[in-house]
Amino acid sequence: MKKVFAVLFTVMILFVLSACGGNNESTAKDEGGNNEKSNGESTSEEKVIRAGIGLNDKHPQYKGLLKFKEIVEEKTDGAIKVETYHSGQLGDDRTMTEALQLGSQEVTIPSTAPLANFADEFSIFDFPFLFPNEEVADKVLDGEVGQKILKKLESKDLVGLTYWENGFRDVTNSKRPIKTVEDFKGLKLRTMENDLHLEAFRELGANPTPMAFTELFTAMQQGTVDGQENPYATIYLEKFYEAQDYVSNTHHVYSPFVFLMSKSFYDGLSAEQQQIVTEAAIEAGHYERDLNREANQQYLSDLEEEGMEYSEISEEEHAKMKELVQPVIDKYAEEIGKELVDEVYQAVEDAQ
Ligand code: TK8
Repeated sequence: MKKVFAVLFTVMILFVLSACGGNNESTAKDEGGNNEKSNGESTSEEKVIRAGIGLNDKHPQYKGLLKFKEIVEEKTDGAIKVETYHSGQLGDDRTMTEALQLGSQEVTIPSTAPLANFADEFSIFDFPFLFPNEEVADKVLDGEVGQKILKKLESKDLVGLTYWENGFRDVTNSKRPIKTVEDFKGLKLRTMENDLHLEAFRELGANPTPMAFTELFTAMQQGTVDGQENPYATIYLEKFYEAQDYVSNTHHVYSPFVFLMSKSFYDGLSAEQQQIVTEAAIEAGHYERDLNREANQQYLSDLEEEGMEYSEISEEEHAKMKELVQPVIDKYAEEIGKELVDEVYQAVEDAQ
């Protein structure tokens, strides 16, 4: 009798083990490393990031985006795919930022100026002559107050992961060399869609008009505007020299880019994936800043090679520019909140 029980018990154990074994097969990995369901379908929830920017594929911003793609796809083992779009293929800065809020796009990297229409604190970084150089800008943006201002985006269905670099902005035009403040008088200058920029150029005597970046080149070609202002890298790589004759080192604003992600998409990521995309944006941002700085001085001589006439703005004329735009800074400091503005200026002082 005991023998019968022993055999039955053994058979029962073997049966249970083979049943469990059958379950393991149903969780075999497919070639992509994704768990297979019992019906053989992949259970992977592959996510796609549609990342769009306004500048073209020659600009360090796009090279930085490709670096972000490389890091994210490698670290998530392909679970997150990044599609990259340049030259405004998905729209201008404001349109793409709205698309992130709607969840129809996942990443864009606008300048702070248009972003200020979504969170006005970002206008602080467009205060003329705020940053004396890139090193101070890095310390402030990557430091406590810069990160605090990024947090303001969360209530706007956006996540600001980090800052990249657009750079110091310089004026170009097709009318005359700009050597003194008087030379701004009456110039039809395109500005970004940001009231502070508009009002600052009015104080300098220009006749500014706000316009999306995607419309700028045609407007210069057709003479709708006489000039614009952007870093040398953009002026050269977007071939503005084909429609502009004069460039000056006004260096009137240091423009950061903000690496934005749709909040609905970000919240749908695992904690590990959130860490991967954040660290990738930061690492790719350092790479982009380095690329942007390496070549910026080279771009100025390239512009002269292409026939643009360069004019140096003296310290004295820069001082006059600062004096003229100060009332605009004071107005926006009041509107945004003096406490936060003072914190930024203190951070600038501490960073020097
Ligand atoms: C590109 C813009 C550009 C900015 C401008 O999408 O609009 O002039 O400087 O870099 O963000």
